[in-house]
Amino acid sequence: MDYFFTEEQLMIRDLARQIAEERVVPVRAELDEKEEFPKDIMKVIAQADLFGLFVPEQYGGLGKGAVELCIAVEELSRACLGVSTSYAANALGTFPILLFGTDAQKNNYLPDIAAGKKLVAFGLTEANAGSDAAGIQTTAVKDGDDYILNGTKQWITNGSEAEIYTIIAMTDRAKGARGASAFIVDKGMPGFTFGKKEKKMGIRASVTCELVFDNCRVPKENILGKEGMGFIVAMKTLDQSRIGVGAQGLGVAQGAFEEAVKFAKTRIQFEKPIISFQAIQHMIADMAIEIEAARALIYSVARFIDSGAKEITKPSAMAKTFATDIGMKVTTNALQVMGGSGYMRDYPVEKMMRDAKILQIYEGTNQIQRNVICQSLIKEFSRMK
Ligand code: COS
Repeated sequence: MDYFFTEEQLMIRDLARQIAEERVVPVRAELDEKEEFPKDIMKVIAQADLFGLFVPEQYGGLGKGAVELCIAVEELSRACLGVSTSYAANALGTFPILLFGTDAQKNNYLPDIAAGKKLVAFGLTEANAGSDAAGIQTTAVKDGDDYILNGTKQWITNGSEAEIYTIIAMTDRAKGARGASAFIVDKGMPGFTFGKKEKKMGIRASVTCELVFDNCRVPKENILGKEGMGFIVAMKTLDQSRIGVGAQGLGVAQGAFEEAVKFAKTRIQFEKPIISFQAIQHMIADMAIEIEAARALIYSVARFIDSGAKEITKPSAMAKTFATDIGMKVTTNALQVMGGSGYMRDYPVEKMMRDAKILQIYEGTNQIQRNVICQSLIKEFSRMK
């Protein structure tokens, strides 16, 4: 299939693929084993200008959009989801600034983000606020020219490695979702420290930790949008970023599929390569169909987002759900094709399958995505009456 990428998009794909194959594949097992953040690979990605892909040119970026971001994420994910998560979480953390930042905030933060000098993290989730994003308990209380933040954010990707944090906190708890506000918090601000570093099943090259705010004073200039807009900042950010999670599902599926085909061509049983058996052929054909369908959906939704369309909530959730369910299914079936070998750490597919699971969970579980999709459908149908 040809997705009619431009010359520039093909260059981005080749560059990301080269980094994935030359820098990520050789070390992915070790990074996973040691649960080590890929600092050196992040530097290579920065040198290749890939952190600036989606940042406007006036702030030092390449001024590209969702298509280019998905291309880079797909290629990195084909090699290692831990690495691609560290990269893609940076986009998640940056979207609040891109979408709601003032000129001053953009001038202050985006050039370093685009250059890859500073990583970004997004802080929404808490111990009691996962799917129920409006249930956050971290507070931000106005005090003169500052806000004082108190609370703990949980499971934050790039936590402790990032220099810049976009944080959702309650400025008026009584108002529920409408009482949340979004802030930019810099690493090193007094009262901001890091808590527990998580030990995970997969994506172990990506760091996940708590952010602890203990009377952390944040200047009022660091609020994103207006007071009370925090929930909308979070939702619109997730609308933009979920397509990237879909691209991760697509990439890991492609990576696992290639391993399974390679294996099936050389593994001899009953005196024949197992790819000559119809049971295996049908599994491989199904994987190929599923990957192509996921790719078609990802890039058509990415183009829709880049067209400037306003209503992206539903397509973005659809692409995330479909492609990450495919990511889980294909990695599971690729491992099945490889049998006992697939289950061993000698091959990368057991890691791919462990890694893929998170995609159905983070940035909104696939059950929440289905709620979001159906809520949009209900609205569309009521408009049709
Ligand atoms: N864009 C703009 N506005 C949105 C929106 C979106 N995508 N989604 C919701 N809103 C608005 C609603 O229109 C509503 O506005 P009003 O108060 O003016 O009516 C407000 O936000 C509250 O929306 P809603 O009532 O739907 O909120 P709920 O508390 O029911 O929660 C879900 C909605 C479940 C969809 C939300 O909490 C969610 O996305 N949860 C998953 C969070 C997540 O992805 N967590 C992962 C961690 S971040 S890596």
